[in-house]
Amino acid sequence: ARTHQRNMIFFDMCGARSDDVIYITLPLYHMSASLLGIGGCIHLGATCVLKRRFSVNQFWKDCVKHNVTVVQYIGELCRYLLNQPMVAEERAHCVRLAAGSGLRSDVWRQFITRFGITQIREGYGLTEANIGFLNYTDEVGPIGRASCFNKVSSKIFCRLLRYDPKTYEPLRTASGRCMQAQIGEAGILVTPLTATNQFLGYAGNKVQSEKKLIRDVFIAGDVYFNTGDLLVQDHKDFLYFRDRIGDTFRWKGENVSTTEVSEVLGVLDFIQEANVYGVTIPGCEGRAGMAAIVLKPDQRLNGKKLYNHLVKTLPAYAWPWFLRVQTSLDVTETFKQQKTKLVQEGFNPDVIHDPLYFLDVPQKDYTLLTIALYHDIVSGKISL
Ligand SMILES: *[C@@H]1O[C@H](CO)[C@@H](O)[C@H](O)[C@H]1NC(C)=O
Ligand SMILES: *[C@@H]1O[C@H](CO)[C@@H](O)[C@H](O)[C@H]1NC(C)=O
Ligand SMILES: CC(=O)N[C@H]1CO[C@H](CO)[C@@H](O)[C@@H]1O
Repeated sequence: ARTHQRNMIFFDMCGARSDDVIYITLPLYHMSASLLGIGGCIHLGATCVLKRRFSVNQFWKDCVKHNVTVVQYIGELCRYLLNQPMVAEERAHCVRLAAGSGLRSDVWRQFITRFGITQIREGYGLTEANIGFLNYTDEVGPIGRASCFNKVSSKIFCRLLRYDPKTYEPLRTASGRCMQAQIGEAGILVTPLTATNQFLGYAGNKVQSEKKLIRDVFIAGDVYFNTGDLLVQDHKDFLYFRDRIGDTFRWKGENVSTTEVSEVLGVLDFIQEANVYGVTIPGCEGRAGMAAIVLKPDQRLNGKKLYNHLVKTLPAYAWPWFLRVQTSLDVTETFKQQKTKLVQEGFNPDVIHDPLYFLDVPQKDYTLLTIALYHDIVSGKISL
């Protein structure tokens, strides 16, 4: 019940009032929408405008139509909005406050300037892990002060752990214990599981749930929940959102930004949408790039054109080695979760039913990834 209470005061703490009209476009099974959003509206007694499905084209039109004054966001949503061509409604609305999480400083600035929103309240909340931060300042960037939100409601601590940039696993000392990230150094946000701070797990998915837990962190037998978010703490205890694990990956000793590669792919006339991530290959360090793409209606994959485009726009280490052609990406409905599932599914044509392609550099083209080809890659016969 404590979790619910804390989530329900989210909008209240952000400065929303009972006469506000709050627009919620996040799917209801998304925790932050259902608990923070709806719970927050009920708590305030505010009007809640629920959208069945986030629509980037309808967003500002809906805000104008329903006299929306507060919008709830997650980082991706803001990025989608900024990537759209200008519409008159984006400046004609009366939205004064945007509350949510996952907004990076660069997006934050553009969002305020372009859409004329005066207040952004960036919070950080993970309902399943029982933690949250919130900052009230208008300073661009910080998402909260370490443990401030926690102190108000209960004694829960969180830690930033040093991690291996290749695997995103916490680094361990010789005696097997994790280490806290230093001031200014990005760390994985984790929160301890205790009797009062329990993680209920994802319904019916034991493997997935176990992956979220880190054991023997500071002492033998302790258990922490891994939020999958990379944060930086500064010397004043402010926390900054740096990255979501999966937003970048390392290949050939370089960092690849999945957003950057997705944008490059999205420019091609036959690609409607792209979702880029890294997959592990036995015997290879880091992750090789892979892109799930959706083709535009009546368009075919043009591997040669794609190859030529990559050569012109991206360094070789960032090229996607694998393509997975899907009929829909569903990124607007499941946001972050989708990438995790794709990463786990990898590039095995025995398991994946979508057509898979492999970058054939000598041919300057993408070729169908057959089971034989897959085995040659996995066994190292073909090296990337
Ligand atoms: C929005 O505000 C205008 C002007 O105050 C009002 O006429 C209109 O009925 C309102 N629309 C809704 C959906 O409440
Ligand atoms: C890549 O990212 C890691 C972890 O964020 C960082 O330590 C490293 O300096 C980066 N390397 C490059 C080449 O940008
Ligand atoms: C709630 C909270 O910790 N708010 C802090 C946000 O950041 C400013 C500094 O920019 C602090 O003064 C607030 O106390």
